[in-house]
Amino acid sequence: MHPTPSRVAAALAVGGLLGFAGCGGDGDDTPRLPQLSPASTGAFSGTCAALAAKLTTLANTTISATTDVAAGTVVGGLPAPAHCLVTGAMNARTGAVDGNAYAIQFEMRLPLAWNGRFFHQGNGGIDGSVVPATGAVNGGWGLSNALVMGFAVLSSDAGHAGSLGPNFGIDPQARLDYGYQAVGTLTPMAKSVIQSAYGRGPDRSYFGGCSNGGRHTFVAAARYADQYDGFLAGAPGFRLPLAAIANIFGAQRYAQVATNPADLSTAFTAAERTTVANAVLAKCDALDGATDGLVQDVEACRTRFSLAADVPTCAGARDGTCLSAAQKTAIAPIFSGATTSTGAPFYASFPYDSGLRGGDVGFWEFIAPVALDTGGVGIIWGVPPENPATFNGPAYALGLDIDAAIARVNATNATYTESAMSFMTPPNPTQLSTLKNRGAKMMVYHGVSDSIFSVDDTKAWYDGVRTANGGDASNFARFYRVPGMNHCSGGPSTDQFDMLTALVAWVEQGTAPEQVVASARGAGNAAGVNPDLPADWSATRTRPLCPYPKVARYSGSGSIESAASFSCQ
Ligand SMILES: [Ca+2]
Repeated sequence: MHPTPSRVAAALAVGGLLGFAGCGGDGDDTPRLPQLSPASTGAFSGTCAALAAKLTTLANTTISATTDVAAGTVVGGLPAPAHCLVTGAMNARTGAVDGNAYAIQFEMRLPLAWNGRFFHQGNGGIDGSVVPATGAVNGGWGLSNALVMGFAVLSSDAGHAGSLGPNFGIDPQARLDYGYQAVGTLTPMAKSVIQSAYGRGPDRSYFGGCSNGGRHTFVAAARYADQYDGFLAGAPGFRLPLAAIANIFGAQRYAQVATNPADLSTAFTAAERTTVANAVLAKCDALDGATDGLVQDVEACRTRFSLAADVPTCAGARDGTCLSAAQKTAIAPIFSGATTSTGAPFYASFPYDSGLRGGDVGFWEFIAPVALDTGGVGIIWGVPPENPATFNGPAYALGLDIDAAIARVNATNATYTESAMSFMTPPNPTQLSTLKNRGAKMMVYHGVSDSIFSVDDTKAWYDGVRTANGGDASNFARFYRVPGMNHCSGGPSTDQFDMLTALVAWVEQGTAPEQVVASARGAGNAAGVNPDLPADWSATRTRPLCPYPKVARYSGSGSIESAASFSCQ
């Protein structure tokens, strides 16, 4: 067991009096980081109805309702504890360019039995919706969430209505709110609401989300590290404009070999993706010591597997068991990494992995580039934005000049004074000294078979964080790859895990997460069955998720279905 640090010493450290000066007394000369004190429980003060009267002085904020929610009410798929639901909006205004109504709509769910903590939920996609504030941030969602655990949880639409679609990008302030300013605006308001509700502010504050929510988490870790103690980022699309352009680059490649130009999936069918996934497993599955349908040793596989050499080239017509030479030529650059017209990489490579046959790959590869990425690149991020009245997503994607698109997400003008790469991405993302030096912690997970945001981009980020910290960042930030997992969940993977509990233990008790045990969601799983699981897996298979660069390796004995038979090496 790890000793609980003295509350006094921890409080001094929080105040910065010990700061970086405390050194380990065990012969290790690594500077010891401050240990934050644990949160303590609290109770809702007064009634939910009476809370509204206490919130009338919040700056630039209108509270629309405070509503009692009974214990057991299903919120976000799980029975919630008894709580007070606060709904409201900040900074209501009329857009100067488009005349539309804008505000940062939010809700907070405040459990009557409070664990002393605040959780700021980063939402996915292009925001625009106040997703129920449950803090459902763990992989394989469904068994628990931050609200059930007793956190006071905030969710917002990040400053625009979903009914606008990507057209909110016409409004310069809505761009900035989506990028980072809504988070900065909401944070002190939320802490004030908690103060009013419980008689004290949060002891500890956490930020988390997956996909665009992971991006919000990365941005918050860079911009608002003084406001949060723990960060949990899943599949962080922290360079979202470039990821979207790379995805459009992919669509253009698929279009070269699609047999039906109106259906890009005909370029690389489900049967063909299964053929490639099986070829990856044939070369790489056993490298971790277990032939189990999971490639844990991602780096070894990178040099071992070759699309050109290890996937049969069709001798005749395509039949799903081979790729044509033209397909290999078209598809390989998508995985080796999208490039400009001069061959310069601008986003990231994608590893070949077993989850290429997984359920959401077809959506992200063939539908999202024309249906989603276009609106982002053309209207939310480009300077100047395209005209929404005449915008045609599919035509835009397939005709896009990649070099020009990259220039546009880096551009500014008199109306749009901050570029998308500035407002969407964390400034200097590997510079996390504020977070580190105050004792805050960061955990990041990413599916190896994520086909929209690349696990390799997150790996490159983490390598940069390591370099910026003398080669080892594991005392404040850890990165976990999830083999086989698609975007945020799914794929032939163990995608059900609880990193929030692990993060709290690290932040508040100093218990570093050496591994996180993850489960498959097989038949009977309470959170819903993952349809991508292979039939020969146990329904309850478990695996350790290992902090990079460690890899889960089979011990050589024990059940291949059990995490206990594997260790992080
Ligand atoms: Ca394996």
